[in-house]
This record gives sequence, structure tokens and C-alpha cells, in this order.
Amino acid sequence: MAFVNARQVPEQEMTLEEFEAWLRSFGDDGDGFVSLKALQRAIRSRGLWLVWWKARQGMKVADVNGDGRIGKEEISKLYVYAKKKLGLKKSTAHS
Ligand SMILES: [Ca+2]
Repeated sequence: MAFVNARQVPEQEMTLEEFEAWLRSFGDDGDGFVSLKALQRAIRSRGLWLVWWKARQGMKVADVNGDGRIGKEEISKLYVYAKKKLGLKKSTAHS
């Protein structure tokens, strides 16, 4: 049986730092906040369904001070949410 090529690369998750950098690559508004729009783009890039809803959820979970965007100190909360709900594998599932 040819399982030769089934090299199991250990599934690596993004670190918080990587997550933050990844998130910011979808646009931040210049003052270090991540907007709902950027979050939506990020989620969409993972090929997930219910982008709008998931972005809302993430925002709800992470936006502690309720200003409608993710500040630097809130990113770790979003990270926890994203890990659970979005999956943060480094290699995107699409191949
Ligand atoms: Ca906030």
C-alpha cells in the first residue's frame, strides 16, 4: 500500500504574533486597530462560510470596550476565538 507520500506535516497553528500580522495584512486603519471590514476580509480569505456572521461574532467576543474595532490589547481575545472557530492552520486547507 502506498502511503509513501502521506507525510504528515504536524498541523501548525499561527502564534498570536503571526495571527496579528496576518490580520493586519487585510488592512488596518493606520492607527493599529483592526476594523470589522478587515476582519471580514480575513475570514473570507480562509474560504469560510458565514463570513459576515463570524466577523460579527469575533467582534462581539473581542471588542471588550465596545468601540467597534479590535485594539491591540483585544487581539488576543480574537485570537482565542479564531483558534476555536476559524482554525488557524498555517497552511490554508485549500490545495
Ligand atoms: Ca475595541
